[in-house]
Amino acid sequence: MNKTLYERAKKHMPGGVNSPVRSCRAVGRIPKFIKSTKGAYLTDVCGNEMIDYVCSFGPGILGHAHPAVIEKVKAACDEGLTYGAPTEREVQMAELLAELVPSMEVSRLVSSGTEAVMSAVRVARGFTGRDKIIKFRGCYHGHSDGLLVKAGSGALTASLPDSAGIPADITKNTLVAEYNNEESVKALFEANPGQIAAVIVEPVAANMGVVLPARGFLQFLRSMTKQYGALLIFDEVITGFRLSLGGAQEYFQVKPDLSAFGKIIGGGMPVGAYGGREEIMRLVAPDGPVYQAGTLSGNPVTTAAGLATLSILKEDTGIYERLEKRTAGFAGEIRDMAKGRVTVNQTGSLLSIFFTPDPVTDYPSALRSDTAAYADYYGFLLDRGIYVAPSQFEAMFVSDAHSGEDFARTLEVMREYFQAI
Ligand code: HOZ
Repeated sequence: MNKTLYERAKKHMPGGVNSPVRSCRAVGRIPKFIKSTKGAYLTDVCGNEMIDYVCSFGPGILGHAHPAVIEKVKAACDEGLTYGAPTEREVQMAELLAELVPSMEVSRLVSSGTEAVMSAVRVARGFTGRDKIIKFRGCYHGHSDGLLVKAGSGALTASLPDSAGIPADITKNTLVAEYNNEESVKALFEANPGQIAAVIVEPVAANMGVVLPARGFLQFLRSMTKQYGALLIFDEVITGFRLSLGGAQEYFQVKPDLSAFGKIIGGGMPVGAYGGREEIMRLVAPDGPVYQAGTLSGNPVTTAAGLATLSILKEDTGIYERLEKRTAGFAGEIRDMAKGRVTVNQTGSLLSIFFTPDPVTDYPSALRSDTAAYADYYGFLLDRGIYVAPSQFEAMFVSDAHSGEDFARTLEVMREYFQAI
């Protein structure tokens, strides 16, 4: 059944999928077609149940199909799917974002993380009157033209960190620095005086595998951008509401000018949001001259799912501590059993197992991971009902639905793997 679906899918869809990473090409497999999900589990079309550490690449912090979220979504569906007119839930979402993430004084909802980041960059350019931006090698900020430069995630997996089809005229304004390397940032500012609109960064890089910011690196970006009159944009599409209720900016105590969110704030529905300091965000149409729009922006079903999810995260005051503790314990067990053969990076409920004994602190060191070994490990786990990201360069996500038994079973399979190699 799975194979037949895949053959059908390939006929009319590139790679048989709607997003490249899930094609599983990087690990030499074919995708598992999923029939249903619940809590920490996925069930494929053949009826195989798997413990899921992909969590839809991030949104599933509560686990799949959380009853309270599903209930709100069903109720919202009964009221209609899209109106093209404002709703109370959009106001509640903007208020909640401003309350939980104080830098998000004014925000705009869109339909994907790609849109959110792309729009934040446009606002930064509109505000500063400058064209150039600095991004970091291996960071992924969605698939808009100007940001698919030395990009992580699927672009890296497919060995296409610079996509075809993007005019050089556009990417000439995207300058690339090295993550965790202050000198590379300084050099770009010094070489382009008065021209840098913004520095955009994933505060925890999670699209070249999980790579933590070096101590002081985010603070350094904050002070450099201030010094040169540029804006600091945090791409919190993955870290937002994942590391803490206030995102990475709360976790690391660094306040950006603009931020982009996605994934968790949609509670499993397509979403994005960008926002920041009021004086900057007032430039967005219709208040100001920076244009951005969307038919499905602020969709009533999405906001129902998002509000339900954020409310649970807000009310459950122990959730982030619990997730961090469990994930740190899990990461520690993996380190112990692998006996120096892998490097495990972890923060909050995000982790990555790199198949290299050396520390992974940036893009070059992430690339030192043995991707063939990762593919082998992926297949071993999958065949035993453990579903991890089909790429070395995607994060592993832990949800609140993962139980002690789930971790124990996963560790048992991993132990078997590390004993066998
Ligand atoms: N860029 C996404 C992960 N970082 C891809 C998600 C998907 O393929 O579903």
